Amino acid sequence: MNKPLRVAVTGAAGQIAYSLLPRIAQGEVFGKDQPVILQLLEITPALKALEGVSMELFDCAPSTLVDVICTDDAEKGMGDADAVFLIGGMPRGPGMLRKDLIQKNGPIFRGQGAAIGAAASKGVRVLTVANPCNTNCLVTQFHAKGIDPKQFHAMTRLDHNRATSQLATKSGKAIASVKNVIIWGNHSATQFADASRATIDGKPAYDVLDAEWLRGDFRSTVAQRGKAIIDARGKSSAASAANAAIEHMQTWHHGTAEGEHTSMAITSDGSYGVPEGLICSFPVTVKNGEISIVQGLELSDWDKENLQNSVDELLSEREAVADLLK
Ligand code: NAX
Repeated sequence: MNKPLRVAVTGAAGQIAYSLLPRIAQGEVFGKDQPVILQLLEITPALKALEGVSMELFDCAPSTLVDVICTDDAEKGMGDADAVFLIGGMPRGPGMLRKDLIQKNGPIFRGQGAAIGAAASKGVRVLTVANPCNTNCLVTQFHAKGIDPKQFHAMTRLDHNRATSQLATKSGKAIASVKNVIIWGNHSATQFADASRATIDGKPAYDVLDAEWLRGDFRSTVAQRGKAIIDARGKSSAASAANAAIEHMQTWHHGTAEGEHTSMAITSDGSYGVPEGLICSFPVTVKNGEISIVQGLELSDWDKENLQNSVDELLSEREAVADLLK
C-alpha cells in the first residue's frame, strides 16, 4: 500500500463538497490504490453538519479512505496536506456587488494561504474553487510563504466542460468527440470560451458549426451557464462543479492525453500578453505534474479583444485586494 495522501477540503459541509468528498474517498482522483486521509475544514457553526458528512463518508465504506479529520482550525486542516481544495468562502448575498464579494473573501484566503504556508507539505497542490476563484487564488498564493506559486490554480474546468458539451449538443455528436476547446481569462461572465482550436470528430468546430453561433450564443451560453443553473435549480451548480474539481486534480496528477489540452487558471508567465503573475485561464498541457501553456496560437484581433476584456477585469479584481498583497 502507498503512504496515504492528505487531502484538505474547505467548505466541507457545503453542497459542492457533498458531491466531491465521496468520490475522493472512493479513489477517483488519486487512484484506487492510493489511500487518502480527508482533512475537512469548516467554520465553527458548521462543525455539527460536518460530523454528519464524516459519518456518511464512512458509510460509503470507501476502500481508499483511511481517516477523516474535521476541524475549524485552518492549520490543523492544512497539516501536511498534499492536495487542497479551497471550496469554502463567503457567498454572494442579495445586492452584493462583485467588488464587495472580493473584499469579503480576501481576508479568508489570506488566512488559508498563511495556514498552507505554515502547515501543508511543501509539494502541496492547491485548487481554488470558491469565487471569485482567480483572485482568491492570488491572495492565497501570496500568503502561502515557502510554497512555489506554480502550485496554486483556480478552476475553469467547469467552464471548459460546459463549452465541450455545448459543442456536442449543437452538432448532435457525442461529447467524447469534442476536443480542445479553450477557456481564456477569468471564471466570470467576462471569460472567453474559444472554439477556434476545437475539433468535433476530428474536424475543426468552425467547419462543423455556424461561425456566428460560435462567436455569439455559444460564448454567452457558456459564460451564463451558472446563472441558468441557479434559475432552474434554485441553487448554484454543485455536482458539475465537484466533477470539474475532480477532473482538474486528476489531470494535474495524471496528465493530459497526447494531442489534447485542457483549461486551467494558473499564474501567467506573460504568455499571450497576460500580465505576469495574474491567475488567468489558459489552454494547458500537463505532463508529470508540470503545467505548460500551449504556445504559438495565433489570436485574431477579435480573440485579443475578448481576452483583454477578461484580463482587465482580473486587473481590477487584483486592485480591489491590493491591500492584501503587500
Ligand atoms: P455552500 O454555501 O453550499 O458551501 C460553502 C461552505 O463553505 C459552507 O458550508 C460554509 O460554512 C463554508 N465556509 C465559509 N467560510 C469558510 C471558511 N472561512 N473556512 C472554511 N469553510 C468556510 O457553497 P457551494 O455551493 O459548495 O459553493 C462553494 C463555492 O464554490 C462558492 O464560492 C461558489 O461561488 C463557488 N463555485 C465555483 C465554481 C467554479 O467553477 N470555480 C462553480 C460552482 C460554484 O459557484
